[in-house]
Amino acid sequence: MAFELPQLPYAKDALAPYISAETLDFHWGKHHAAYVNRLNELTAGSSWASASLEEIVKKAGPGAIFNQAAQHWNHSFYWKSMKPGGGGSIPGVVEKALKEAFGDLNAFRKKFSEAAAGHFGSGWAWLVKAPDGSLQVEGTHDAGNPLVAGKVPLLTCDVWEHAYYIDYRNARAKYIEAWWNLVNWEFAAANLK
Ligand code: MN3
Repeated sequence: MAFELPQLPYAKDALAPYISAETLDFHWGKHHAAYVNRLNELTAGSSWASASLEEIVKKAGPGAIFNQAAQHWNHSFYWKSMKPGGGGSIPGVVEKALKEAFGDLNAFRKKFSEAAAGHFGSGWAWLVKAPDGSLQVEGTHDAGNPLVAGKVPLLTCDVWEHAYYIDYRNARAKYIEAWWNLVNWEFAAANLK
């Protein structure tokens, strides 16, 4: 069964004014779609064609198949990390875990923003649950995915230029500031369980 581009969980104009419909047209409709198409080309007729996406991400190892599979996984996860009217109150279970890990919510937000804004080159900023159960902020380069290191992603922010260049040009920090208004905390809570 071929891998498929998932539908966005909201209308393309629903994240405005923070992320425009034009950005989603390109980011989801062109970039994410291209990763899915290329993954299908690379896996056709191989044993990976019947593997789950998560299995490929965890087991493929560095190379073209990993890159396309992880970019498909990461983008699918990124769309769900946001929602229209997001960024509101944080479910108690997540708030408690964030305070345990980072001291307070502002310290977490600062650490995550710094990881995202300060990331050199293309990649992703993540909130993850480590194998010991603690929450951590980390960056991954290119298609990197925390699942490879046995961590559980709770949220991600795409910091490839294609995520923000139409709306913010080179001002990545402004995109990240806007991204906080979209965070889907219920999604993070569902991933924490
Ligand atoms: Mn992207």
